[in-house]
Amino acid sequence: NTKDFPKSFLWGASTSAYQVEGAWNEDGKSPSIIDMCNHPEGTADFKIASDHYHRYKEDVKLFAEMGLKAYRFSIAWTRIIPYGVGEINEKGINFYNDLIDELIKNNIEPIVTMYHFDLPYVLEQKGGWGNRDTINAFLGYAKVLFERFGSKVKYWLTINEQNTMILHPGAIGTPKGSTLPSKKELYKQNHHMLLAQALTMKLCHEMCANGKIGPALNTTAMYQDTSNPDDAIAAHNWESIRCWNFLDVAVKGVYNPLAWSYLVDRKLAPTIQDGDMEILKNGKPDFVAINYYSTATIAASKNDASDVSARAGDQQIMLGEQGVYRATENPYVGKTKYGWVVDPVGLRMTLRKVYERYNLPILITENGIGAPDVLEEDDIVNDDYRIEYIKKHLEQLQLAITDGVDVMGYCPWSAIDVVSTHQGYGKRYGFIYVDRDEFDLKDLRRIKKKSFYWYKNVIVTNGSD
Ligand code: BGP
Repeated sequence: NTKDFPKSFLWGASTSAYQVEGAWNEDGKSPSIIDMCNHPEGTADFKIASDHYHRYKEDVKLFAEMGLKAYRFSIAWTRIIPYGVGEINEKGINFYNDLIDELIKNNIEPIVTMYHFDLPYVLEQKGGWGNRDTINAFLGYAKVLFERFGSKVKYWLTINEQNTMILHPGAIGTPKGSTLPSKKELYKQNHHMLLAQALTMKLCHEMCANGKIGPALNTTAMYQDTSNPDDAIAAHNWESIRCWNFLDVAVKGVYNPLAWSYLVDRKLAPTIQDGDMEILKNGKPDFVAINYYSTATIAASKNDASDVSARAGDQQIMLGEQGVYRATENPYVGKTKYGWVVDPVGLRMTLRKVYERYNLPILITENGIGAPDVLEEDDIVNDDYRIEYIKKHLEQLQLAITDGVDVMGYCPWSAIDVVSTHQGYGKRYGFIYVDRDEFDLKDLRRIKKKSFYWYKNVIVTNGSD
């Protein structure tokens, strides 16, 4: 028998600050690394985005109408502490205070991501995450968030998709005038982020009596291509390097042994200073958040450049790595227009693996389908593909719950249309359409898509629809 969704299930939806807010240089906000990135030609930049900064009240009203029980958004560090460290910008505090109050007034639980790709540029100029001082800067920022919002916000997410930032840095943009860091440098940054995360989780428990905090990684089960045992080893290796290497540190406080030996063999391992392992051990999450979009199917490496080129142009996060693994086509799964694998059963598989491994409640903080939605006459957006996508994922999510996995909530990407990380407004994910083109802002009007009404009904019936 299929189990019901829990009564307290957090039916939600997600956004991130830089993709939804706009107002990129207003009210004391400083530029983040995203504001200083090269922007792909022909797509919208993040300066105005969906103008949520000025329209949050209208947006929250719509979220309430949709019946959202939770809203996952991120706070921009650059609004709170524009210089990265030191002086607090009260205007930034006020904005998020008002947003949080508005959510609570509408019975929507705020779920706050503390960091979603947008490091203050001033810190980047001092070495960014490669500089150990950034750990303390982050902790200082976290302290302000807990102090100012800790009495109202229960759910906190530390760092969004750290694994994407480390394994595929180009996915969030290339800083103007500089090249992407080397792998060695990236794993050093990774270690510093992990330390910052562990210290932040500890601080949250010290400062917020009811606070619950966890990491939010892009987590994906890997399939082996064939029954060839070498494919099984490659799939296992890649899963360890891509997923467990990040989650094991967050949850268990230790580097994954297989991934660590991969790093050591390639001279990529970060220097561990005295006391570091202690810090990692002392930071404990209350839950694990995952962003789930796709699975990957993995074959043994051919040990030449074709390991990578075999998938060039496809979803960036599954490119292949020479000597490690090859990503292959899976005839049993679908694909979006952008080449992202659509695999609802993979969500069930991923949830099972994460739960079995860590035994902590799981919050799904992203899942969704990017599509070039079309606004038709009479303000209609017929996004049946989105309804079908989410419906199938919810079916599998319910099966995972039936399997025994503890899932706290589901926050698909995205509550409202936002700027895609590098594909502008041609690729939309929202339940609410924002009327603008890449360059023509029109009136930024909000229009409920077909999926809006459908998801509302899902929530009202606690998923039994
Ligand atoms: C995740 C990010 C989000 C989001 C989403 C969709 O990796 O956390 O910020 O944008 O992917 O990706 P894209 O916008 O590239 O289609």
